[in-house]
This record gives sequence, structure tokens and C-alpha cells, in this order.
Amino acid sequence: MKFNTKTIHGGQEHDKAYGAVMPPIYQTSTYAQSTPGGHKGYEYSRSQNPTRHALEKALASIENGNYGLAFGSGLAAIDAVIKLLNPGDEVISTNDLYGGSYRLFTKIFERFGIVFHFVGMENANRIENYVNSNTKLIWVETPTNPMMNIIDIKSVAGIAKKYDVLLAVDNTFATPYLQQPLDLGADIVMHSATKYLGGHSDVVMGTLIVKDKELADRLYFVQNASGAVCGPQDSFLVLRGIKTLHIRMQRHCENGRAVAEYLKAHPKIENVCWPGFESHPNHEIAKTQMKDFGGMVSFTTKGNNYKEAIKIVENLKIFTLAESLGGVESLAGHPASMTHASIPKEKREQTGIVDSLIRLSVGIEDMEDLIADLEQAIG
Ligand code: P1T
Repeated sequence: MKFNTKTIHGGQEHDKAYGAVMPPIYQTSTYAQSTPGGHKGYEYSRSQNPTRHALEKALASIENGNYGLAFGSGLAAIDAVIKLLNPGDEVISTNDLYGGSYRLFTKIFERFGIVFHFVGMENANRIENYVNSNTKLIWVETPTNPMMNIIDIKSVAGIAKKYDVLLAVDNTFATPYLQQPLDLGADIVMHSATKYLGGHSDVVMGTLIVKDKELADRLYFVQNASGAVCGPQDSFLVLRGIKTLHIRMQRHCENGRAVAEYLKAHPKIENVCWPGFESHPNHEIAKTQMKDFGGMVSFTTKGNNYKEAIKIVENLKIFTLAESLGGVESLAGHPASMTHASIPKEKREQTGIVDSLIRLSVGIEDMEDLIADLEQAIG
């Protein structure tokens, strides 16, 4: 089955009871047993729920994995991965990543004795400088949030294999429409399904997908023991969202390109971060590992003018100033004060998250309207 067909049919079967084409929302916490342990595969909805299960099978299919797990948020999914580790274990992570992931690593898991190294991975060879006998996990976000750096997943997977370390890839920005990290050698794919997978800004959810049964069992144990599962209604919504992922992504990419090119030519704009530009430092890797370049674009104002940046985000009318990304509607964000405020200013600025940086999640509205909105806001 090819990808577009998989988004609609992958891992899915019609409802056994009445043939419903979409899985029913099994809004139940528990299931009747005829005798202790005598159930139909479902005991309690933290452990298993048929609607969540339908979603998990679809997730495994679209990421070319064998097992999917759905959580109450993206951060809950990341939390489950780090809970595979023990005190003293070390993680090598991309240095440019979602501020909430950084906060979870440094403010929660460092307290439990896990050591994190934040490394610029645009040159994958730099990772080897940080590997030692305690290294257990490499955490990669690509494209990175919000600087749109691209990490060579295949090269990092080679390093992970060489040292027998797990590789997890946060595939939130790319989605499996653009890149499939398991095929490139990653062990775990993670998503904030809140974003493109859900696609309509109406759900908070996280997912993990793996190929290996033993790893799936260990993650399932954490999911069930810690309990950060998502509900059946949200599972239904994300399953519905996935069915249009391919057509939404196509339009996100078209509009993202138009917005990036418009901004690049604008005299009041300084840097535009979008991996589709030939001048992007990792453009060649983006071209090989991604099908297109996505709908996320970040930019700074001329002379890093903070006031000018704030004026732009306040003036936008079709782009909504809001946290999050990946929905059908266009959003604008100011990473330094919003999504990445939990990263100390000097650390933030080392990776390029300066005070004039604006991040756009380009939606699937008419491109002409989006450009006109930017035109009136930037002036
Ligand atoms: O918000 P949540 O579903 O818990 O997902 C966390 C997360 C993980 N990884 C990436 C790459 C993300 O972008 C996010 C969430 N990001 C935002 C809310 C944001 O506006 O960037």
C-alpha cells in the first residue's frame, strides 16, 4: 500500500459489530468480564481502548512501523521514552528543540540523575565526541523547532548503531508524509499529534511508533504504569485527521514555499529559515531525506528589531498569534517569549532564537490572502 492509501486505510478494519466505516468512540473506562480474566482483549481503558487501538494501528502503518502508542500529549510521549532510562544514563539531544522538551529534560529528568548533552547535530560527526559507556539515547528533532535546522537521520542512525544506542526522532514538523525516520534507521518516532497529525487545532496528543517488539513492550509497560494515555474522543479526532494528512501537507508545503520566498525578497526582513532554500546550510540533506520542505517558516526582522517583530505579530489578521502549529489555519508565534521562553536567554540566542525571531505555521488558506496579510502587517 502506498502512503496516501495508508493514511485512509492503513491498519484499519471496519467495526466488527455493525460494519461502521469509522471506529466507534468507545467512551468507556472498563469492560465486562464473564469470569475473572474472561474478557475480549480489553480490561480497563488505561491499558487498552478499542478507539485508541484503532489509532495506534493507523500510526504504525503511516510511519512504516509495527507498533503505535498514543499518549495524552507530545510531552507525555517524550516522558515515556526517557523513562526507559536509569539514573546515570546519558542522552545526546539536538541543541535546538521545542522549549517544552528542553524543560522536561533539564527541569525534571536531570533531577532524577539523567545527564543531557545538547549538541548542534548539523554535522552528525560531532555526536561521537559526546558518546561514552553511559550513553543510552540520541534525541533528534528535525526540522528543529524553531530554527528549521535539518539533521541527517541516516548518519545519526549509523552512529547510534555503532555504539548500540537508541535513536529517537521527533517527527512533528515533517510528519510521515515528508520523512519516515524508521526507514532511515531510527528506533523510535515521536509526534506531537496535536500538530499536523490531528491537523485541526482541536486535540492535544502525543505518539510513539517503533518496529521492534521488545522496545514496544517496554514502552507499553511505561505507558500503562505511568498512565498518560489519551481519551477515545481524541483518538477518534486524530484518526480522522490522519485521513487527510497527505492533501493537507501538500498544500502546507506549497503555501510554505510561497511565504518563505515572499519573506526572503522583503527589504524589512533579515534571515528566513526554511530548508527549501538552496542557501540553507542543510538543503542537500533536506532534499534527500524529505519529500518536500513543509509549512514551517521562521524569520527575523532587519537589524534584529524586537519592536518591529512585535508590531508584525500584533498586526497580522489571518495569521493568529498563538502557540502551536500544524493546523489548517495559519498561526504566528514569537518563540523567545512563547514556545521557547523556558530556555535561558543566552542558551536560546546561541541557537539563533533572538528576540526578533517570528515563527509561522503556514496553513492551507489561499496563498494570496496569506501573502496579503504579511504585506499589510510588515508594511
Ligand atoms: O504540546 P505537546 O503535544 O505536548 O507536544 C510537545 C512538542 C513536542 N515536539 C515538538 C517538535 C513540538 O513542537 C511540541 C509542541 N510544540 C508547540 C506547542 C509549539 O508551539 O512549538
